[in-house]
Amino acid sequence: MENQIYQDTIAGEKLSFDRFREEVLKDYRIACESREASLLGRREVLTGKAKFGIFGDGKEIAQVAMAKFFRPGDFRAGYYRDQTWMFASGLSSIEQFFAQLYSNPDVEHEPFSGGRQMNAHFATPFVNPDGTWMPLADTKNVTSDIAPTAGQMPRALGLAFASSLFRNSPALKPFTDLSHNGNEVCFCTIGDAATSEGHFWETMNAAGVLQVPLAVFVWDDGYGISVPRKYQTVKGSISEALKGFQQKEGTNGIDIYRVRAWDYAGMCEVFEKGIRKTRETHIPAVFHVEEVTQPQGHSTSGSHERYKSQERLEWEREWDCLPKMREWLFQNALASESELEELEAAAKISVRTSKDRAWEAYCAPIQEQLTHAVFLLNGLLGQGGDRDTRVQQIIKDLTSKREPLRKDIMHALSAASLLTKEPAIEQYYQALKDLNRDIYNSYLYNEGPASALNVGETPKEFADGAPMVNGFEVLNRYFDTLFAHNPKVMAFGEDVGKIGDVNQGFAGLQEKYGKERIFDTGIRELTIMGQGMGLALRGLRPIAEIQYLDYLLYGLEPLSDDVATTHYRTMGQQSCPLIVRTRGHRLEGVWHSGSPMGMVLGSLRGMYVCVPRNMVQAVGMYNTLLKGNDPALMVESLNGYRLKERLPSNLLEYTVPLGVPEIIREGTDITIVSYGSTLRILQEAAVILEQLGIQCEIVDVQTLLPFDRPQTILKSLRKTNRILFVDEDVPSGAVAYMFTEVIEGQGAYRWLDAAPRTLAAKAHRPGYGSDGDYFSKPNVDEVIEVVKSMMEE
Ligand SMILES: Cc1ncc(C[n+]2csc(CCOP(=O)(O)OP(=O)(O)O)c2C)c(N)n1
Ligand SMILES: [Mg+2]
Repeated sequence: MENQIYQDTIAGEKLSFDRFREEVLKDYRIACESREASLLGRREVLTGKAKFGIFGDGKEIAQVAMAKFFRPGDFRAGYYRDQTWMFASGLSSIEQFFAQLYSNPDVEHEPFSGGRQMNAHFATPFVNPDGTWMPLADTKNVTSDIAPTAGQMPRALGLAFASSLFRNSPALKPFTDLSHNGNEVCFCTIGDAATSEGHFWETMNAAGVLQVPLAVFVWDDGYGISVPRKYQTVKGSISEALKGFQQKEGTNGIDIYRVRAWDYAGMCEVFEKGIRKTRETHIPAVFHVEEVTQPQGHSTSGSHERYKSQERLEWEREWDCLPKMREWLFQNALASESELEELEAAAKISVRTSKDRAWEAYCAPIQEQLTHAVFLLNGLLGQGGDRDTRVQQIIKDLTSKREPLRKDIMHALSAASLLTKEPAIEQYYQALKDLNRDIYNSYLYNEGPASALNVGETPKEFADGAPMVNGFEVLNRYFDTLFAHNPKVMAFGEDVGKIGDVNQGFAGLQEKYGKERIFDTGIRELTIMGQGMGLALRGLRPIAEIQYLDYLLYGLEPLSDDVATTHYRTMGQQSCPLIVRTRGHRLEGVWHSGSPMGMVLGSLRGMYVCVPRNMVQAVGMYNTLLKGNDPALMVESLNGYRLKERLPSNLLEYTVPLGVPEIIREGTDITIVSYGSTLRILQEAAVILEQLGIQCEIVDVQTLLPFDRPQTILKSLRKTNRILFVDEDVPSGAVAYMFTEVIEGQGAYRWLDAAPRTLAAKAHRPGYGSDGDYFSKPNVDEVIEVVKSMMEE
């Protein structure tokens, strides 16, 4: 009997050793394939088949090690060095990697961005075509990468923060398809140099305060392109610099680990322990991965010989993680020399085959278009003379291109169409234009069932004797009802929790619904946006506050680079339905009365922008937004919270459709277009103008993005034949946007009897006090003056 157990144990050990060996060799094979992909990838760029390449060479061993602990349910917010991790996690094939390098716009081949992003910018799908969330608790999830350095940090915080809410919020317990009790870790990677960004520090501080399962891996290769560590990081070491953040007995904080990028066994051990602890305790961790090399330099633009010393280059060769792992395998008798050679040779062949397949798939549709275009162009020949010569030249230009692009075909067809005016050419040109528009210009917003633009108007209802209440009370009662009915909604920001925001929209609601639903944050707009982003990507409905519109600038980068581009850059496979709530327009002084709507319009395409004139309208817009999957900015009027409004009885039901203006005063002489607080100035002016015999029609656009979908303004203008655009942004800010939308977009110039005008604030920030306001922003007297002069024109 004893003997039998002994035999079994031997067999078991043998089995587990074999399995271990198999696993380790698989890691080595993936690392070899990844290196080969980097080497070939660079070559593809240098020979002109791809435009630009950035690769993960030097990080292979660290990434096969970390991938072991990246589990279904976990999230990745990384950067462009993570190809090996993606290969090892089964989230990218080598062929898909090359498809992205070639910018194949077909998601069947390039599933991360459909050719929209440069290489090594990965993503996995989060949302079904009908807009419902996939069961992210059961899949390894990759949030779409962005190129701005450290831009992944705020999002990473939010993704990890979501786990903390899923674990601690009773309201979220039923959503087991989105989280298994918050047991997920958000894995985040960042380069050593990018830790110089404020994003890194703000995120680490917030993570340490919030205690969220965030695991940050710093790939420390000593450089940020050419700038060495000594110019980047205090004390030349990010783990040294972070020491004050270290979690200790009785404090919050983070755990800090140091590992070496060539030490496979060492990293496996530390990552295993570290990730397990983060998963269980939600204490964030930083893994400082040192002694990282970059064998091919930063990217295909430039060479590292220009800035690395001979000693450094020599050191990098010596400490290259791949030969180091090979050495380790050999020393530990895990593989023979010939086995390793065989494995390495096979890796080279398989990568080459995948690359070739990706290239063929990339070329096939272009080749098809090219063949058809050349066929049509050849059909133009035979008339002799100059025309034939020129058509022949067009054909020659097109067919002599070594790597023809879609634009080359378009250019040839356009030239031939101009020359010959042949319908067949024009038709094919138009057909390709439509096709390419679908490929390159789609998915900025949800277009299907999850589009908020499908939400029509449900009118407000008022009970008999409906009370007149302050604007903030309308919001407060609405949010109360909303929180009672929608467990996925949470609201947070500076002073949002305990006091219920500076204007009391959430007053009393934390006590009622708990600290996981309505809560305070530190003063850190960037990572408040990150928290919102992470929650939204994970299927929740966050309302994240920026206390005043003027401070949106601090949180604008993640909104512009990340939130607003999410749907576009993933070909609709990820949605980020974050609602950013803020308050602005006129009140007091340089930083409390801004209305930088031009800045917003220029930077937030991909988000909706709501500018309600009062809080009753705002509620209807919140209801509409919550029915769709797109992100939005809601700018409430700062001076509207204490104005009396009639309280609707169907707070949770009525909707204000997006992009549908409302005529708030009818008139026949002039159309005045505006939004938000300025409308009250216009209404005051209109009363005086009426006494002068001028009838103003005032249009509240309600939302700037989208803008006047039913062309209400044009209809008004056809009646009045005069138009004035007013707001309190700088000159040529949002007024210029509205002007273009109406005059050019709606063809309104045809109905004008007088020159169209704009009236905005002064170019400088507004002065303090009521006089500062009067002389900085459009005022009643000025409106009257401008309207009178337009009428006299
Ligand atoms: C905000 C921003 N600034 C500058 C750049 C250009 N840039 C791209 S990568 C890079 C260096 C990053 O170095 P590091 O973080 O150490 O990562 P590594 O490439 O060394 O892995 C710079 C300056 C950028 N992408 N984003
Ligand atoms: Mg670096």
